[in-house]
Amino acid sequence: MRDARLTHSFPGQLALSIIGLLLSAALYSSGLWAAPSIEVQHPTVRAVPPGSETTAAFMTLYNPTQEDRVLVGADSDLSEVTELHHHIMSEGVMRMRRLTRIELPAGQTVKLEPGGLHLMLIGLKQIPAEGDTVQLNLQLDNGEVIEVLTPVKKVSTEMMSAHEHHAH
Ligand SMILES: [Cu+2]
Repeated sequence: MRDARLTHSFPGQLALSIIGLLLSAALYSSGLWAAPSIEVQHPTVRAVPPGSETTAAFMTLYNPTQEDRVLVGADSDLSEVTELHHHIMSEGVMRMRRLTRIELPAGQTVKLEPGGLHLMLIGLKQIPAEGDTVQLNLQLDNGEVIEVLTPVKKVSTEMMSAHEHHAH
């Protein structure tokens, strides 16, 4: 088990992480485990300026299997909390909304990208700078946890203002 999990400040999430790990172990030992059921492409954490308290992560998630999957949570070694977010237009203003799940239908590709779905990293333990690597752990509805070593990059800021509204 990694330190990032042990130092997680939310006991409930820690418990869920442990359950996830136990399920993973059970699946491994039962031989049911194959390759990760979701392929992660182009993962990126947005580089942010000093003093920032949040950043976002983007990626493309492809489900090559015949079974629908659901992304039900995430955590990272960079932030206290990692939430699933979406942007919605509300009364002409782009706002972020927290999601409890992101559907990953069989055979389909789901994009997490600026202005749309994203992972929100809240309570940064350090400022992610270009060239850094962040470990993201994606939790799926089948108990699987996908570890994604994610490079920090500058991301087009056209949607930055939407992030700054922070209407949760
Ligand atoms: Cu967000």
